[in-house]
Order: sequence, then structure tokens, then C-alpha cells
Amino acid sequence: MRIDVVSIFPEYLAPLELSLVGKARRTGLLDLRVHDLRDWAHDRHRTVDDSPLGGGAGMVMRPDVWGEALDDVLGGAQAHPGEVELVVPTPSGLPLDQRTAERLATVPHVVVACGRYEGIDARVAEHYRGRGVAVTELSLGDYVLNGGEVAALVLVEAVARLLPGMVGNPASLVEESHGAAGTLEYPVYTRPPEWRGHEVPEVLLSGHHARIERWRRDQALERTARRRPDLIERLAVEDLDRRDRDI
Ligand code: 6GU
Repeated sequence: MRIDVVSIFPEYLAPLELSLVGKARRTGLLDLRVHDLRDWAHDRHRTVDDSPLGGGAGMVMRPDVWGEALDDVLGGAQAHPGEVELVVPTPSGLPLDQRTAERLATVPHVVVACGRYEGIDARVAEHYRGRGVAVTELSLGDYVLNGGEVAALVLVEAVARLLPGMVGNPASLVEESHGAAGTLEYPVYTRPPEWRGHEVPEVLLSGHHARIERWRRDQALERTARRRPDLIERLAVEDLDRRDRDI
């Protein structure tokens, strides 16, 4: 899979050389390229922004600079609908979730356009949509960051760990068929069985696999109900029934 990230702070993406994502790049599983948007600016000051039309605070990123950058980075891929997707991180986007990460992991080429300031001129997304490029505006959650770079880090990590052949991939797929099947994960423990007066739940030391499975399922549901009642509402009745049958 190929991912291009375009940003005025390419150094912000340096952590993507580390850990599993870094390894995926070195082994060729992930072709990740980071670009400096200012390379497409025309003036001596490499300007990428201008004041908002209609007035207001802050600056808006210019469509002409973004257009030239994205024409180059999307490349001939624009001629192949379904092969490329333009992701624009913005607090006004749809919330990023595991389902979106799973879908993006199947797209051969993803381009992430990181905005700063008050965002990118709205005609940029409109233009590429009109040219048949899938454009997805994604948010990390209901709070404001200074730009899309942190979202690009999050997105690349969430997607890269799902790529077939990724180290630890089979294990995470198993995990996803339980925990992320709509609930939060159950609490986990390791040795020692007693630490500073806190005991590991006895059932986990019992060696009774069916009881352990049931305990974990109950913990996951209880935790989800307490912390994320919105997720419980989305759990299908059939799914809850299946869990009861399986365990
Ligand atoms: Cl994707 N971008 C910015 N600037 N702020 C955010 C965000 C994204 N998601 C949550 N807040």
C-alpha cells in the first residue's frame, strides 16, 4: 500500500520511521512518502495561505498551491477511480473509527492532505470529488488541534497495523473479532498475582478457559456500558445473542 502525506511540517511525521510502521516501510509493505506543501508554492516566501474571504480570524490555505501539490501526488491515479482516496483531516469531518481504518487498509493509494490554520479552501475537496477521486474528511474527535499532522500519524498507524503481512497482524485480527466487535476491551493482568495489596481476579488463575472467556465478555460489556453507552446502543441484538451462544 502507498500513503502520501502532504504537510507544511513534514518533520512532524518523523515518528513514522519508528516501531511497526517504520518496519513496514523498511520491508516494503508500506510505501509512505512525506511531502512539504511549500515545495509547490511559487513566491519567494513560499506562501501557502491567505485571509478568509467574508472576513474572520486566522488564515485559510490557498487552493492553487494545494491543487498543484495534489495533482502531482495523486498523479495518474486520478484516472483509476477506486485506486486512490484523498483524506483530509479536519475537526469538521466524520469521526475516524475502526471500520474506516479497515476500509482504508484496502485502498491501494491514500493521500493525506494536512491543513493548518483555519483549514483548506473548500473548493479543493469539491474539485477532486468532481474529478472522481474519493475524498473523505475525517476528525479525531470533538476537540481542536492546530493542524492535521497528528491525525495523519493516527491514521497511518491505525491503517498500517491492519495490512496483511504486518508483524502481529494475525493476533490483532483475532482481537478485533472480539473486543472491537463493538465493545471496549476487558481489563488485562500479568504477574505477580498480588501487587501492593491488589489481587488479580481469581478466575484468571483458575485455568478454566470457558469461565475466563465468560468473565472477559462480561467485563467488556460492563465496562462498555459504563464508559461508552453509545456503543451499547449500536450493538445488534443478534450480536449479543451470538455472544451468549458462543461462550
Ligand atoms: Cl483531524 N484536525 C484538527 N485540526 N483538529 C482536530 C482534528 C483534526 N480532529 C479533532 N480535532
